[in-house]
Amino acid sequence: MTTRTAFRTCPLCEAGCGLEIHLQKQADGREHVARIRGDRDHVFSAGYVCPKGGALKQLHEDPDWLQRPVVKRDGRFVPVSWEEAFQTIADRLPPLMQQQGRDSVAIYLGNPNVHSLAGMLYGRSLIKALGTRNRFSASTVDQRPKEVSSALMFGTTVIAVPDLDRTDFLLMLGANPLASNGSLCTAPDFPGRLRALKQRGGTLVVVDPRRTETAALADRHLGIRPGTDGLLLAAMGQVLLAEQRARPGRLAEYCEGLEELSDLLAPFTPEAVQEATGLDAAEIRELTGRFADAPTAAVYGRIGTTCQEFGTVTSWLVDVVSLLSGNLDSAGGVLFPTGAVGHPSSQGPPRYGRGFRMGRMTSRVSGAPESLGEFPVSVLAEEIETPGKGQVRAFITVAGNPVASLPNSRRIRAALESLEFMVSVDPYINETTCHADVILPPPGPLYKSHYDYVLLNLAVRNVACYSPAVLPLEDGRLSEAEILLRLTALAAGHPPTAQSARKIDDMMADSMLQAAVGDESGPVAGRDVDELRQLLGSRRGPERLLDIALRTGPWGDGFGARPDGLTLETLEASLHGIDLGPLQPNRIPDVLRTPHGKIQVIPDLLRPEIDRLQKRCRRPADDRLQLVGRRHIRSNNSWMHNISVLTTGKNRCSLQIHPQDADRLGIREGDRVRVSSRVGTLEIRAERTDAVLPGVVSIPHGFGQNTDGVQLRVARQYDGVNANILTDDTFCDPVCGNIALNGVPVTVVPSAHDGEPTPADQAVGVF
Ligand SMILES: Nc1nc2c(c(=O)[nH]1)N[C@H]1C(S)=C(S)[C@@H](COP(=O)(O)OP(=O)(O)OC[C@H]3O[C@@H](n4cnc5c(=O)[nH]c(N)nc54)[C@H](O)[C@@H]3O)O[C@H]1N2
Ligand SMILES: Nc1nc2c(c(=O)[nH]1)N[C@H]1C(S)=C(S)[C@@H](COP(=O)(O)OP(=O)(O)OC[C@H]3O[C@@H](n4cnc5c(=O)[nH]c(N)nc54)[C@H](O)[C@@H]3O)O[C@H]1N2
Ligand code: SF4
Ligand SMILES: [Mo]
Repeated sequence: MTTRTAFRTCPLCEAGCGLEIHLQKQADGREHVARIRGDRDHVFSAGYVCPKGGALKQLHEDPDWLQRPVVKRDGRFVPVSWEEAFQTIADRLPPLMQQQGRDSVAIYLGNPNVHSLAGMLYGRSLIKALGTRNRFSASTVDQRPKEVSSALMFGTTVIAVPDLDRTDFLLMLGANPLASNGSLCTAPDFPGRLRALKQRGGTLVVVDPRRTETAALADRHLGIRPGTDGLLLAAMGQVLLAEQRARPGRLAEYCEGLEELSDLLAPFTPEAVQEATGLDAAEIRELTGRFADAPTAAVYGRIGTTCQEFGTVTSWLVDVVSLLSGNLDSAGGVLFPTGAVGHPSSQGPPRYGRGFRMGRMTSRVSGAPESLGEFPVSVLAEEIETPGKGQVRAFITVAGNPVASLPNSRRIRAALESLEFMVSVDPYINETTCHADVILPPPGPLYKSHYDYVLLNLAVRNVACYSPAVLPLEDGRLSEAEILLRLTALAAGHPPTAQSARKIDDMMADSMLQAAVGDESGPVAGRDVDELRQLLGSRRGPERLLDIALRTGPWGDGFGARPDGLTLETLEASLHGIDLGPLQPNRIPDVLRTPHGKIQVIPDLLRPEIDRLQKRCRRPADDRLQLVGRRHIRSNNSWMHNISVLTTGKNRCSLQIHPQDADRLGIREGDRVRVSSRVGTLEIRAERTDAVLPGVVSIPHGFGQNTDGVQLRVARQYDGVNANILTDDTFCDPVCGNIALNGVPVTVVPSAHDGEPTPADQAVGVF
C-alpha cells in the first residue's frame, strides 16, 4: 500500500517528464519505491512516461550503485570514508598541479551533468578552480556544431526549436525521437506530439539513412546518404531563391548579407546534389515546394546533422532554410524559447554584443581550436599521450564515460591507463572509472532535487518545473553538490571540508548577485547585494543559486520588483510544474548579440565550408560501407545496461546491414562479422534488414561492459561491443572539431574469413 506519493521530473533524458512515485514505509522505517508512473497532472508531460522513467525504481535499488567512495589499493578498489577519499586526492592532485602546472589536469564533464542541478552549477566552479585549459565535455561529441552555427549567426548560443505543437509541416533530419524522446528540443511525449501534428492535417517528413520508428510514422521518409544533409538543405535554399519563393519577411531588415545567399547557393541545384545525397532531384524540388507552400513549416536537425563531417555548415543551413522560407522566429516555424532561468539573451532589449569568438586558444599538440571554453574531445588522448610542457597527467571525470562514448575507444583507454592520477565522480565502476584512483559516488536520483537548468531553454513550450528530493540523504552520504564543492575547494588550494564547501558556495551566490545588480538592463539593476542576500533566507547550495537565477530571470519576481513573478517558493508550491505559455515569435532582434545587432547570414568562418560542401558533390563513390549509430527507447547512452528490466528481450547490439550488401559479402542472419575502420576492428552479430540503405550499416553505441575491470553485474553479461572502437578521432567537423560519429567508412567480412589479417585484427576482442 502506498504511504506517500511524491512528484519529480525524470532526470534521464531531455524530455523531462513528470513522474508520480509511490512510496511505502518498511518495517525498518525506511521508504521503499513501490511503483512509478507518469504524472497525469504534469503541465508539460501530462502522464507520458517511457520505460526508462519507470525503471528509476530499479536504478534506485541497483546494488552496483556505489554507496561509499572507493580508493584503488594494489590494483583493487576498497571502500573508504569520505575523509580518506578526499585526503587521497589532496595528497596527489595539488602536488602534481604545483610541479607540472595546472594544465597537467584535464577534466571531462559527461552527459548526465545536463540533467543535474549540481552538475550544471558546480561543475563550472570546479573547472574554474582547476584553472586548466584542458577542459572537455560531451558537447563536442554531440551538439557543438549547432551551438557554434547559432552563435555565429545570432551572436550567442540561442537555439531555435521547432514549434512542434503548432507547425503544419515538420522536416526532421537525423533525429529519431521515437527512440530518443528528442534532443535540443525538449518535448515530453514527442511521439504523441508527432501524432497530433498528423491528426491536425500536418505533414511529417523524415530524412534518415535508416527507416527509423519515427520514419515509419512519417508521411514521407527520404533515405539520404550519411553526411549529405547539408547538400539537401543547400539545394532547398537554392530552389527557394531561384524560384523567387524566398520570403524572409520582417527579418529581412535584421539581416546582414542576405542578398549574397543567391550566388552562394547557386551551385547547389537539386540536380547537382542528387548523386551524392542519393535523393532524386525531382523529389528535392517537390519537397521544397511543399515545404514552401505549407502555411507554417519547421526544420529540425539532430545527431545525424551535428555528429557528421559537415556538422556546423549543415546546422547553419537548417536555420538558413527556416529564414528563407519565412519560418524563423515565427509561430509554427522555429522559435527561441524563454526559459525561466534565463539564457543570457532570453531577456531585455537588444544589446549589441562582441559577437561570438572561438579559437581563443588552441590545443597544445595539434592546435585544435577552443569553442565555448573547451577543446574538442578528439584531442583528449593526444594531450595525455604526448610528452612535453603541459602534458595531461591527471584526469577528472564527472558523470562521463569517455572509454564508452568517445571515438577511438582503444586509444582513450590506453591513454587513461598511462595517467598518474585519476578521479571520477560517478556511481559506477565501469569501463572508464575502473581506471580511476578514487571514485566519489553521488547519491541516486531520488535523493536529489531537480530543475532542468539548460533543457528548459530548449523546450517547445515555456514551462518551469522544480522537484525537491524525494528521499532525504542517508547518513554517510554526500550530495553531488557537496562532492563537487569539496573538489572545487581542493583545486583552489583549500582543505576539502564542509566548511570550505560552504564558503565557496557563499562566494558563488554573492558573485551571481553581484552580476545581477551590475546588469544595467536586468530587473535588479543597481540594488544592494546585502538586501538581496537577506531575501534569499536560509537557502544554501543549488537551491539558493537556482532561486537567484529564477528571480532575476525573464519570468522572475525581480526580488520583489514584479510581485507576481516566479521564485523558487512558487515553484515548490507547484508540484506539477508551471505553464508559462507557448513560445513567443518576434524575439529577433532582442535575442541577437552580434556586434552589428543583425543576423550574420553568412558567417565568414563558414565560407570555406560551403566550398568544401560543394566539393562533396564530386567525391568519388567509395566501396566501403558507411557506419551510422542508433538509439533504442530502452537505452541511455553508456550507463543503463545494468538495469535488467531495460535489457531483457532481443539483443540490441547488432550490426544492421542491408540484405543486398549482406548477400554480396556472404553474410547470413545472425552471423558474427568482423567490422574494421581506420582505427579498429570489432566482432558483432549481423542483422539483415532493409531498414538501412544499401551501403550503410548501423551499430548502437554505449555497449561493451563485458570487459576487464567493470563491476556491473547485469551489464557485464550483455553480449555487446563498444561501437567507438570503430569511430575515428580524426574524422571531425573541421569548424569546431566535433566528432563525426556517423558516416564512418568501414569494411565488413564474415568473422571466419581467410583474408590477410590487418594490423587492427590483432587487437580484436580486446574489449
Ligand atoms: N558511437 C557513438 N558514440 C556516441 C554517441 C553516438 O550517437 N554514437 N552519442 C554521443 C553523445 S550525443 C553523448 S551525449 C555522449 C554521452 O557520453 P558520456 O558523456 O560519457 O555520458 P554517458 O554515456 O551518459 O555516461 C554517463 C556516466 O555518468 C555516470 N552517471 C550516471 N548518473 C550520474 C549522476 O547522477 N552523477 C554522476 N556524477 N555520474 C552519473 C554513469 O555511471 C556514466 O559513467 O556519447 C556520445 N557517444
Ligand atoms: N533512449 C535513449 N534516448 C536518448 C539517448 C539514448 O542513448 N537512448 N541519448 C540522449 C542523447 S545524449 C542525445 S544527444 C539524443 C539524440 O537524439 P536523436 O538525434 O534523436 O538520436 P538518434 O536516435 O541517435 O537519432 C539520430 C538519427 O540520425 C540518423 N543518421 C545518422 N547519420 C545521418 C546523416 O548523415 N543524416 C541524417 N539525416 N541522418 C543520419 C541515424 O540513423 C539516427 O536515426 O538522444 C537522447 N535520448
Ligand atoms: S522520455 Fe523517458 S527517460 Fe525521458 S524523461 Fe520521459 S520518462 Fe524519463
Ligand atoms: Mo548527447
